[in-house]
Parts: sequence; C-alpha cells; structure tokens
Amino acid sequence: MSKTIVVDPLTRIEGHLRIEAGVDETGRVISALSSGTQVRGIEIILKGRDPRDAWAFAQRICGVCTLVHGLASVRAVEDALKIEIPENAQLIRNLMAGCQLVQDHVMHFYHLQAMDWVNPVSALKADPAEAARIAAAQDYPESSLSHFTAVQAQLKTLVDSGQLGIFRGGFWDHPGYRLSPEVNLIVLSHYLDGLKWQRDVGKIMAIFGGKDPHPNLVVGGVPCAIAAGEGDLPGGGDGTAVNLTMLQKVQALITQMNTFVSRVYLPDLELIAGAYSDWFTRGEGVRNFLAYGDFGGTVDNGFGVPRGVVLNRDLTSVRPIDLGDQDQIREFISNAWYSYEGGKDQGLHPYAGETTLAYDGPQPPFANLSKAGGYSWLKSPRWREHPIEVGPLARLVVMRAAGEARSGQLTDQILGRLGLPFEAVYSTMGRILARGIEAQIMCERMQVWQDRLMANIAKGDLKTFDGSAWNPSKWPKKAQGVGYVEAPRGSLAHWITFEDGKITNYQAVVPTTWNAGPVDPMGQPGPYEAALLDDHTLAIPDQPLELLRTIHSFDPCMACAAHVLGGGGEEIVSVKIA
Ligand code: NFE
Ligand code: MG
Repeated sequence: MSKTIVVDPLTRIEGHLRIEAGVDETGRVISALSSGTQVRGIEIILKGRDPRDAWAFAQRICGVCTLVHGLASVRAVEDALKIEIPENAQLIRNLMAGCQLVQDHVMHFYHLQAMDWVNPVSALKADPAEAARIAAAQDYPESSLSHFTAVQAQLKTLVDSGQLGIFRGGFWDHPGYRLSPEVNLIVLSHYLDGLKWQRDVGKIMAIFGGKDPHPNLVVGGVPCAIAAGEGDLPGGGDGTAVNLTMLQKVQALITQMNTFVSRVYLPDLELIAGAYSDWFTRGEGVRNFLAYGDFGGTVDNGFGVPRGVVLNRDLTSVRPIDLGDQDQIREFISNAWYSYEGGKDQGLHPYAGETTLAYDGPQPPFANLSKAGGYSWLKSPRWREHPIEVGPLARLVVMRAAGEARSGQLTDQILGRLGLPFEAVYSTMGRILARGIEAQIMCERMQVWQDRLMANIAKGDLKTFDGSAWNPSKWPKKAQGVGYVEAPRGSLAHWITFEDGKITNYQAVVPTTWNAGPVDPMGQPGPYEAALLDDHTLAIPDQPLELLRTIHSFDPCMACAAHVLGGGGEEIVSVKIA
C-alpha cells in the first residue's frame, strides 16, 4: 500500500515549504509535490513608486540574501536608464555580493545542511584525543585536545539540558548517519566556529553598505564615498567615508574568509562527500542548467561567472540567453495560486508579468495538496519551456561547458581524490560540493577585486557614483530594464517598467522559484520535484531523512521564492507523517 509523506514545514531552510511525497510499499518515492505555503506582496506594492526607491523595498523580499534583491533592482533601473556605473562601484558591489555569497554558502553548509549528515548525539561518544589526531592529520587550523574536550563538554551541557534546540528540528538518530563519533565532533566544532565566522565576515557588507543585513545601495553606483587616506569625505566635510583603516579591515576579512573556506569548509565537505559517496548518484533532478552570468565587467572585462544554458547535460553547447526575449523566460501558473488575465495556461514574460493572487486550494488545515486548483504560491519559471535548475551546481556546469579554468581544476582535484567522474556532480552531493567549490573561487576573486580597488584609489580614482539618474526630467517618458545577479541560490532577475517616473510593473523571478516551483502546463515537474523522484527508497519512510538531504542540497529560500502576504495568516500545518 502506498503512503503519502507530508513534511510541513520543512525546517532548516528560510521560509515555509511543504513537501508531499508518495512512496510505494518498498519506500520508493513515486510522486513528489513541492509547495510554497506563504505568499508576500512585494511586486504588488512596488507599483506606482519611484524606480530609484524600488531597491529598498525589493531588498526586503528576503532577510537571508540581504543584498542581492537590492542589487538586481538598482541594476534594472540602470539598465532602463542606460547608466554605466564607475568601475569602483562595480568592484565594491562585487566585493559585497561575493561576501554575501561565501557567507551564505558556509552558513548553509554548517547551519542548515550539516545535520543531515552529521549526528550531534554521536559526537558525545567521541574520543577527543582521536578527534584531535584526525584534525591534525587534516591540517585543520584548530586541532588541540583541549579544544575538542571543550567542544564536547559544551555539547554535553546542551544535550543534558534536554533542549537540543538548533539540533532538534527534523533530526532523527537515523541509521543513515555514517560518520564516526570523532568526525561528528570535528564538524560540529566547525558548526560553532562558523557561527562566529559568519558574524565577522558580514562586516564587509556593513563597511561598504553602512549596515548588514540589508546594506544600502543606490541607483548609479554605491552610496559609500572613498577617502584616500585616513581622512573623512573627499574634499572635507563632516561625513564618514571608507578610509584606509576600513579597507585594511576588508582585506583582513577576505583573508579570514579564504582561510576558513580553504582549510575548514572544503576539507569538511570532502570528508562528508567521501563518507556518503552513494549520494553522488541520488537526487539528480532536471537535466537543464542556467546562469545569467555575473561578477564581470571589471577586471577581466567579461563575466566572472559565464552566462548561458546547458540543456540535457550537453556540455558541448552553451546556449545564449536574452532576458528581454518574450520567448525565452516565461512564468507559468497552471499549478500556482495566481490568475492571468489571458487564462491560466499561458506563460508570461516578466515585462508583461502579472501578480494576481487567486487562492483556489483547500482551506487549511488540510490533509493533502491537490493539483486541482493549484498547490503553491510559487510560479513555474521556464526557459524556452524547459524546467531549469539554477544555483551553484548550475553555475559549475555552465562554467564547465564554457571552459572556465579555475572551477574545472578545483572540481577535478576534489572529484579525483574521491575517485569520481565529473558526471557525479549531477546529484544531491554534487550540489553540496559545487557550493563549496564556488565559495573557494569567490574568495580568490574577492582578492582580485580588492587589489584592483586599492590600485584605483592609489591612482587617485575615488569615484563610486554616477548621478545621472537623479535628474528625472531627463528620463524617457517610458522605459524598461532588467537587472540580474548570480545570487547564492542561483540566477535572480528583476524586470521593471516605468512611465512618467513611476513604476508600472515590477516582476522578480527568483532562484528558489526556478528550483521549487510546481509542475508546469506541459506536465513537467520542477527541479525539487524531479530530484525527489530519483528511483531510490527511503530507509524509514516515517523519518524521511533522504528527502531532507535532497531538498536541503538546493538551499531553499521560500521568502524569496513567493515574495508576493496572504490575508488572514493561513495556518502552517505542523509536521505530519501520514
Ligand atoms: Ni532568500 Fe535568494 C538567494 C535570492 S533565493 S535567499 O540566494 O535571490 O531564491
Ligand atoms: Mg515574481
């Protein structure tokens, strides 16, 4: 007899995600539905506003990727008004976005995903001396016996208190956990180190953006002025500027990021990937990948992350993307709780996109989702009608197809040590590994951008802002533009249209919408759904650890994905195994 497993809310993600998976009598997953259960209204409230203010609203789409929606928004306005920002502004935006991406990847690995692979209760049985020996052999920065003894005592206090707290949600002492007690203790110690590390490194965003989360941005560049030495604002004045002390702080933080990523995060990833190498053949998902490209236009005069689509894993062809082309990117709603004026079966390009809420599902609390009437607050974005995965794995695949050297070298080194071919990346563990590889590359690129910024300043180039947007009398009567970012979870773009200086339409198509959206009118499941249908069984269907592993490998952010609030605050149904 088949059963339906309902995980709602799925925890250790951002926001509200419900997964329903049907399993047969052997525990094999035979159906999967991914549902975003919360809706917000950011696209709607942007209508009628000044395009130059949009970023500050759009940035509130999410409190995790706190920078990227603001960045997509200012870029959309700059595209519409054909504004080129100064190179220093581009470098500073890259440094901020790079910081956001690396911080987010580390946080995801340790604080959101690691408990799918690491058993915190087992770490209590570890021999701290053995853990210290393993840590020394791995050349981890911290490998003393006193350290691991202290971490174990800290963990014991937590477990003895009966309040497992952060380690509790969605955690089972399941046979699928395979690491030795000592390795569990080591990775847990890095979980704790990672909390402090991510607090420290976010300061890069605060230095350039005034605060973090939600650093400040501006249409035309960045809002921080640069002072050449220790002084205040260039030309005098009472304000503050990013001066030499602050730039040295940024340098120290980039070094701190790189040290943690190269000596802690990547080695931990390799340990986990080695112990769970069977997860390189699970959770494959859709076979199509997309990256809009980003982090370019400065030092190497091109895309740091290349742009293109890889279909059906064919690495011999990177297909070009045009974000303005009505035939390429369209959002479908046939299984989403929205309506389109022209009917539910068509897809709309974001310039002509509509955000009209039309909840037609069962009244909560309800037992199960139903395809009749839709089952999600997420739309289904498609590229030329193909379901597409975006994110670190997609970028790795597009970089591979485009022949990008550094990512290829790092990937081959790591996979080589694990004895695996490149094709192994098309998997749950591949997504996790791709995130770490990307974090390493990004730390290295941040150093290049920082060096370039310092060189520009040394030459006397302090320009960070082009004020041409700030004279609306020179704007065209009507304009439209698209701004895109390679955000931590994948390709993000905002499309804006405005007339007489006021926004007429604003559409965000967000990484998690690409990945977590529902079945489209062509009958194709979204990437989460496809990845769950991986022809494997759940060892203990009542403890669906395997589902969590695969969904977490995408790093879901539902606030981003639905970004459009339902009235009344629908009840979020508690975790239920049916
Ligand atoms: Ni809310 Fe986001 C990222 C964006 S996700 S985290 O990364 O954009 O879909
Ligand atoms: Mg949208």
